[in-house]
Amino acid sequence: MINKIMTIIITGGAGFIGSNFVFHMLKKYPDYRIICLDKLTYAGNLSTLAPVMENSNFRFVKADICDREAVYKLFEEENPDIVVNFAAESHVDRSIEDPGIFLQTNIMGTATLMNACRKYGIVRYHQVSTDEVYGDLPLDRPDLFFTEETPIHTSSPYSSSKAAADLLVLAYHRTYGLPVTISRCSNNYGPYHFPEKLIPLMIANALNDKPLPVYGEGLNVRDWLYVEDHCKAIDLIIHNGKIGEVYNIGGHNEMKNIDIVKIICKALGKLESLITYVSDRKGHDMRYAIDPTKIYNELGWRPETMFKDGIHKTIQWYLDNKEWWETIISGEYQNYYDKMYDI
Ligand code: NAD
Ligand code: TDX
Repeated sequence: MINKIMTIIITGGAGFIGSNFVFHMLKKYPDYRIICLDKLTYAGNLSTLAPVMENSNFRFVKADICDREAVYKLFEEENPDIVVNFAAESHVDRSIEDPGIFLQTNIMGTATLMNACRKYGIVRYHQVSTDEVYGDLPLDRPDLFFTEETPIHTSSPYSSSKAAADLLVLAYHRTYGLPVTISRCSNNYGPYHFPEKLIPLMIANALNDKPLPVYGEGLNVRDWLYVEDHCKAIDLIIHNGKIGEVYNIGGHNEMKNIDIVKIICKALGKLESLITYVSDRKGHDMRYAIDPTKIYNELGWRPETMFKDGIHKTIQWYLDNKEWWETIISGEYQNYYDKMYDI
């Protein structure tokens, strides 16, 4: 178990889950030094980190995880104990449009970080992965779940790039003895979720009385987890998880897309007539469902936020923080939206 004062590099900490993790760690471990390394792509937002910028135990560094020189320089300056890699291109639809940057960031970036870890020495490299590496499950087999033993079987360029990174992480452990762990989580929701993803997109569109674009028939199932619960799981893994192991994270909270959209309409007092069925995503995974038995048995983790509470907290956050997402959707993101959604 690791329990001394730590220096931790959190990559991708200006994005959705990474920023929530930065807040969680600074609050829970006020003695730790937390360094956020982020390229600030379209998905990274420095204003998200404004509440912690003045914290003397926090440092923000704008850099690309693929930039060997910048990464090595940071390791020399900070001598980190732990690296938690959230940095990634994370949107499936963008990976279908243009896979190249996904291969670069998600695979080569991971390799660059691990090469730095090998050169300078660390006690833990943690890779934040996804349940999408397991592919999908059929809708008519509710008895099936992804376990850590489920074979990798990817569908999209995004999930393939994440799976490639996972294999590389395990190879660095076996070949070089790098002390690694991997977590594979289901769909997250909560504050600071970029409005290209299902839940924040539907909240923002509903508030603006715009059509709510549901792919196909809206029957695809995702296993939703409140982002804070994901952060707590990663905290447990980096401190107490076994080196070389993979941990699945999920809350047994499967929902059909269409039901999520209807919940959002109801909570915001909007008519379901805003729902607009659009062309399906290419290669669209039907169902994700995580079996979290291992992380519960080994580390005692279980989700704390029920979906009915988490979704209302999330909707309230988007109502209270309109400036955050309105700034995003009024900028470059609008071009992406116009290109992807013909409605
Ligand atoms: P996000 O897109 O909101 O944030 C990604 C962050 O990484 C951004 O701040 C971006 O600027 C940064 N980044 C991108 N490329 C970079 C580069 N080359 N160098 C440095 N920084 C770079 O993503 P998210 O939803 O917060 O996901 C974080 C991680 O969790 C990803 O690895 C993703 O695969 C994984 N994950 C996400 C979910 C989910 O539901 N969102 C579920 C499971 C796993
Ligand atoms: O406009 C939309 N309409 C729609 O019906 C969008 C953006 C999505 N969808 C559907 C597609 C999916 O079935 O909603 C579901 C969720 O879509 P996303 O929010 O894009 O998430 P998903 O593709 O499931 O991937 C997410 O979870 C796993 C994250 O984006 C990944 O980074 C993570 O690894």
